[in-house]
Amino acid sequence: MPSFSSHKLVVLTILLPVALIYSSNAQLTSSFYSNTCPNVSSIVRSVIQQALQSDPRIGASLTRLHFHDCFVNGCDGSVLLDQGGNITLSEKNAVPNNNSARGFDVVDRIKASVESSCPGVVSCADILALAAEASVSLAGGPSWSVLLGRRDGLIANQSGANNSIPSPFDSLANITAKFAAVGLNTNDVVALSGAHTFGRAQCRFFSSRLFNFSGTGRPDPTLNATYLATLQQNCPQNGSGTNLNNLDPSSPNTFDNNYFANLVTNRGLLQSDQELFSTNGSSTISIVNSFAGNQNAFFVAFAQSMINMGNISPLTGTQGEIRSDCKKVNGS
Ligand code: HEM
Ligand SMILES: *[C@@H]1O[C@H](CO)[C@@H](O)[C@H](O)[C@H]1NC(C)=O
Ligand SMILES: *[C@@H]1O[C@H](CO)[C@@H](O)[C@H](O)[C@H]1NC(C)=O
Ligand SMILES: *[C@@H]1O[C@H](CO)[C@@H](O)[C@H](O)[C@H]1NC(C)=O
Ligand SMILES: *[C@@H]1O[C@H](CO)[C@@H](O)[C@H](O)[C@H]1NC(C)=O
Ligand SMILES: *[C@@H]1O[C@H](CO)[C@@H](O)[C@H](O)[C@H]1NC(C)=O
Ligand SMILES: *[C@@H]1O[C@H](CO)[C@@H](O)[C@H](O)[C@H]1NC(C)=O
Ligand SMILES: *[C@@H]1O[C@H](CO)[C@@H](O)[C@H](O)[C@H]1NC(C)=O
Ligand SMILES: *[C@@H]1O[C@H](CO)[C@@H](O)[C@H](O)[C@H]1NC(C)=O
Ligand SMILES: *[C@@H]1O[C@H](CO)[C@@H](O)[C@H](O)[C@H]1NC(C)=O
Ligand SMILES: CC(=O)N[C@H]1CO[C@H](CO)[C@@H](O)[C@@H]1O
Repeated sequence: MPSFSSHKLVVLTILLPVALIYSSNAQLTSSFYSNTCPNVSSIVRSVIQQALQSDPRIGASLTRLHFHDCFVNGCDGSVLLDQGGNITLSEKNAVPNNNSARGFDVVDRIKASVESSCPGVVSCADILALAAEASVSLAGGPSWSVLLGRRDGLIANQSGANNSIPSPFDSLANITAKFAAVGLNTNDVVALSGAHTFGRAQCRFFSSRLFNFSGTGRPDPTLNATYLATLQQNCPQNGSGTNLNNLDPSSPNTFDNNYFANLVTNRGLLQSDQELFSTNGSSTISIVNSFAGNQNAFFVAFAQSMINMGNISPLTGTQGEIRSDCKKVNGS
């Protein structure tokens, strides 16, 4: 009897891990490339470090790409696919990305560098996850152990990108619903919005707040008067909607908790930013206050929420493929 059950245990301990590796809903792991591409994190980081020399915004742009990837059909590199061949309607051309998402050239440079060390091994979806972590930590933000093992999808979903990625004109309830649709909660909404501590936004995404907000003939009352004057100068009425503004005016390229200090002083740039603090009775207010007062609390929460976001419906095992060119499905 004891020998029978210990035999069963031996079979289980050998077969269970094998079954997990080949199961299609295998978990992501931080050690996924430890044998096949042990240096992948430093390769990714090194290309980004180089790109930052000529473009201090690039880390923010890459972080946003991971977000826009994960919210549409999971973190599967779908945002990177160019239109053409079987990709009839790309995500790149969807409303939230067209003339807005950027950094694709740097993703290609990272991929080329990774391929030269470890050909055919690392997915484009994992490159986005690694690039987000490297970008945040290089800007002074937290580091975390990136979970890996995603594979690249074979399709793009333009209508999914149109409808699932939150818009700066969405209400907080709508944004929270879009996060909930991919398994993320209110803590994730607030923590991940903190990514707006770096990077830029075009006037067209917030100019509706500056002069005649919701047909009132006045600016958004939740906009700090001093900040409003600056924004009105940067984004004059009938001016170019593509002028760029820092999402965090107090430290534009640094990943810190100033975004939350800004919200508390009515200096959120997007309406969707300010609503986290200015929506009466919202459970987000106390979270904003806690992150504004404690950078470490924000960093811990941000890292956890990035892991949560990175876990959205990954393709694993034999699903999808490892793309050799992030812009194209293999063989197309
Ligand atoms: C909560 C809902 C969100 C909304 C409504 C939103 C909306 C926007 C908009 C409108 C822009 C400006 C784009 C442009 O001017 O072309 C932007 C930029 C940015 N977003 Fe978000 N975002 C949200 C959440 C997130 C999340 C979850 C992340 C990442 C974790 C993120 C990271 C960024 C970054 C880093 C930038 C600057 C990009 C750059 O400079 O290229 N955002 N976002
Ligand atoms: C890992 O990659 C970095 C950046 O490309 C490089 O500096 C370093 O020498 C590499 N280390 C190994 C062991 O290949
Ligand atoms: C994307 O923007 C370009 C202008 O740069 C425009 O011509 C095109 O119609 C837009 N694509 C979509 C799908 O809206
Ligand atoms: C995405 O939205 C744009 C703008 O409304 C529209 O032109 C395009 O057809 C939409 N794409 C899909 C696949 O619905
Ligand atoms: C596209 O995304 C939507 C969610 O916005 C989803 O319901 C739909 O199944 C996706 N389509 C494909 C073909 O994956
Ligand atoms: C503000 O917008 C509303 C509705 O679009 C319009 O009726 C009103 O005349 C505008 N007010 C000013 C001062 O431009
Ligand atoms: C903006 O353009 C509209 C119509 O083209 C005009 O009526 C208005 O006076 C302009 N506003 C400014 C501040 O130039
Ligand atoms: C507006 O912003 C300034 C800093 O630019 C700050 O000192 C002031 O307290 C803010 N006002 C409000 C009402 O939050
Ligand atoms: C929130 O409540 C304050 C008073 O407590 C009020 O002045 C303000 O208009 C309210 N804001 C909204 C958006 O309802
Ligand atoms: C494109 O779609 C056709 C028809 O579904 C399929 O046979 C072909 O393999 C696809 N091409 C690629 C490169 O995936
Ligand atoms: C909570 C929520 O999702 N609210 C609204 C979001 O926006 C659509 C319209 O685009 C409304 O129908 C929802 O009720």
